[in-house]
Order: sequence, then C-alpha cells, then structure tokens
Amino acid sequence: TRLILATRNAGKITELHAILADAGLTHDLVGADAYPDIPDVKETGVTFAENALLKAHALARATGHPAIADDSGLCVDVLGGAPGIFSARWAGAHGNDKANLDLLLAQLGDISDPHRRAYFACAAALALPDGTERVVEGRLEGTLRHAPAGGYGFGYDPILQPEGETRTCAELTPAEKNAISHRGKAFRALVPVVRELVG
Ligand code: ITT
Repeated sequence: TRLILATRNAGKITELHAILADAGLTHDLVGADAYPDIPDVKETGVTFAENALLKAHALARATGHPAIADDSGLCVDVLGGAPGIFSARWAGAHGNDKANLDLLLAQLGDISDPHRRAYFACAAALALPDGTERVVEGRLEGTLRHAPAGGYGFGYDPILQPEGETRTCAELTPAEKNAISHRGKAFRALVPVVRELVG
C-alpha cells in the first residue's frame, strides 16, 4: 500500500525511513516531493498535533492515499517553550538550520546549565482520504550546550544533549538518535495505528 510522507524536510525523511523500516512497516513510502503540484500546507495550528494533522489531511485529500506527517520542534524552558512550533523559522527564513541555531544560542547567552533545559517534541499524524485521523506525540528531554558539536542529524541536533548522555544528538549515530528521539517514540507509537487503519 502506498503511504504518503507529508514532509519536505530531508532530515525528517531520512530518519522516518529508518524508524518505520525498523518498526516493520512495509508500505510504499512516497514523499510529498513526488507531488510537486500540491501546494505547501499553511501551518496555522497552535500546537504540534494540530499542524501535523493539517499536513497529513492536506496530502491524504489531495493524493487519495493515506498520509503521515511530522510536526516537531525544540521547546526551551527558560524561553517559555519557544521556539516550539516556530522552530523551522526562528531566525526568519524557513529551514535555515544554522541561522536558527545561532540565534537561539545568542538568545540564551551564558545562562548556566541548570537553566538550559529543553526538549524536542514530535507529533506524528495519520490521515485517511475519508477524514479519519490519529495523532501521537513523543519527547526527548535534555540540556542545551553553549556551542554546537557533531555532524550527524539536522536542525538543533548539535546543541541538544539528551538527559543521561555526554554527547549531543548530532554526535549520536542515526540509529542511536532514533532509538531515543521524540520522532522515534512518536512514530513507533503510530505504527500499530497504521497497521489497524491502513492495513
Ligand atoms: P515539513 O513541514 O515539510 O515537515 P519543516 O522543517 O517545516 O518540514 P516543522 O515545521 O515540523 O517541519 O519544523 C521542524 C523544525 O524543528 C526543524 O526545522 C528543526 O529546526 C527542528 N527539529 C525538529 N526535529 C528535530 C530533530 O530531530 N533534530 C533537530 N532539530 C529538529
């Protein structure tokens, strides 16, 4: 069965292929880029779950196939949960990972480690063309470093050190990150739902 991956973020796509294959999903995963005529979805929701559902519904409706979507971001305690749903465009331009990360580090300045708590959040949504929907969430808690480290991953990975780790997410191998990540948790929880509703 064809399953649409309702995202254009290359980092997410790489991770989702690995997470879903490891979880035993055998569907034919087709990215949103395979449908260039479908316009980008306006993320007007105020939560990760709302935005994930908006993206999944838009692609399911437009393609006639079941679609799964990821909405995710970094929530910093001392910033009241920001950048949160605005993580992809924190510095202005959408998807400029380096600028987003640099701005966030500048905003935190030299605030001490106990005040640098943050977590990654991911909402994983499934939508069917008939309007059926499900959404589940996952988190990865940690502390923000004072300088980036590591070359794996994407986004804010070089500055988030997961709780109990000595390395940043960008220093973990992709398999190590997926085993503990917000995205790994959310999509591993979504797999049985896909099995039930899509087959
Ligand atoms: P799509 O909407 O096409 O899926 P997007 O990049 O716009 O792509 P989001 O609105 O969900 O997706 O923004 C997610 C942002 O949160 C992403 O650009 C990163 O900056 C950050 N982020 C999410 N998951 C991350 C992860 O695992 N590691 C590092 N940063 C992450």
